[in-house]
Amino acid sequence: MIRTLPRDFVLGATSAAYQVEGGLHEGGRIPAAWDSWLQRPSNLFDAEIASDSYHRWREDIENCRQYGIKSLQISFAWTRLQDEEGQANPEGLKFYDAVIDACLEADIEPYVALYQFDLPADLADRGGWLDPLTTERYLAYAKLCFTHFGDRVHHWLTFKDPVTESFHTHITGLFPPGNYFAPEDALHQLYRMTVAHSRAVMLYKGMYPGGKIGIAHRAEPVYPLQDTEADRRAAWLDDAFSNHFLLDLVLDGRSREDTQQAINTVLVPQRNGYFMQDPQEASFLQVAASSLDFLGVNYYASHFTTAWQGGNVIHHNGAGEKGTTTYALAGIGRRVARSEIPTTDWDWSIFPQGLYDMLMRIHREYPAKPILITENGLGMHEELEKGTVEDDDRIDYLRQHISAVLDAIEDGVDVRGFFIWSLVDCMSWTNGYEKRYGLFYVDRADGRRYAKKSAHWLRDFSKRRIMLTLSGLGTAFHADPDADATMDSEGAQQGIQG
Ligand code: BGP
Repeated sequence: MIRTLPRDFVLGATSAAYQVEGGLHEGGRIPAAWDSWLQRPSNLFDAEIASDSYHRWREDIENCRQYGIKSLQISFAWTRLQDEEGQANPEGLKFYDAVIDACLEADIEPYVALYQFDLPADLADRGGWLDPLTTERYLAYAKLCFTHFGDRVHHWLTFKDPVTESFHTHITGLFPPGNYFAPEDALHQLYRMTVAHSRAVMLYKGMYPGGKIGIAHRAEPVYPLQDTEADRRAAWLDDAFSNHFLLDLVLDGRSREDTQQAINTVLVPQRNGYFMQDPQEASFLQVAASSLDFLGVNYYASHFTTAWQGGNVIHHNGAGEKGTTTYALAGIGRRVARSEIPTTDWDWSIFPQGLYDMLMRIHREYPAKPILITENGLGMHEELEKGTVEDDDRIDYLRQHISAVLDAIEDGVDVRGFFIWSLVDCMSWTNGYEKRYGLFYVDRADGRRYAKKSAHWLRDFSKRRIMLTLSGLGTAFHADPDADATMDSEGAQQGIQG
């Protein structure tokens, strides 16, 4: 089937400051919580050099120009732009000035995320997003960025993927400071981040009414594994935590009753139950929801949840050893792989249908907003051979996911663009450097970049704007009453790993 990209549909690539820059001790940068977290003796990688983009950013922009990438989404490192007293760092401003100006000179539209997980260490030490000072400093930082770069950057993201950050900070223990199984703290952090988001949106719209601002959510569907009441309930709870809580607040400006009920079901038996929403914050959320310009959707995988009576059991597959993941939360459910759905070596399902379903669901359930796919891509073990990587699997993956987006557009969803994660191979927060996502291979020994086959495919695609795809991605997925989990409950009893 031949598919054509709609006119003005944005096709771009993305990365995040901490995952690519390196240069942690340069340019007057202050420490981030991740710096010392990655130096734990049990950890096998760090971000000291990463993809060396702090030094090689010119090359990256030149690659974008040469390979037809006309929109580049990056994040700014808060730690480069503001010190512990909240003062602007001129060296940091100069660095990002040069990056933004070079994008514009190369006719590349910059999309900038203010924040993607790299919290300043001093704020993290005080309790991170649970401490009100973090929000105040974040707003001062947002104001600095809007004031300084707002004449040249016209698309902003307040946050990338706050659900992942909150859950890994307080539930799985995978992000600093590594707290475990405190869903109430995870939701509290998420709530604080959505309030900070709402205030940043209001601030920006007050300064640049014509500019565009959004937030990116990792919007991945949660399906009941089997079509039984117990599995539907588990999926309902999982989905409330993973999707509804955030989507309600940022798109509707309030938490819906059904979501509250699901959250309370989990939290009340645990500790203090769901915190109350402050009336002033509620009004910020409402105003921001109505003036939000777009929703960013990050999509990698879908989840299949089954009822679970046991305790919390998490085994993170950080090494890419297929079939070793366990994710079961007491009082919520257990996520399992479906044997007929392919997975990556890191156990992420490859299921483009989930992206279509999620887009349709957002379209049906929430007030209409333009959507940008802010991240999608395939992480693989890869080796350089004869100066390139034949990453046909990535090309297939991208084709199928773009095709799912085009199906959703045909069915009425207002999707305006698609950003490939990632521009260059980079540090994966909990997996290190073996999980490669880039359109450009980065040789870790010397930092050199090599275009993969997918970069050539993208150049051709962005020029012609048509592609050949498989059809049939537009049918809704239904839980299969006979579905078999790949991992049995014994598998889910494996030890906990931090
Ligand atoms: C998103 C993050 C990105 C990126 C991506 C891939 O949630 O926003 O920063 O890391 O996930 O995830 P991973 O690196 O764990 O494979």
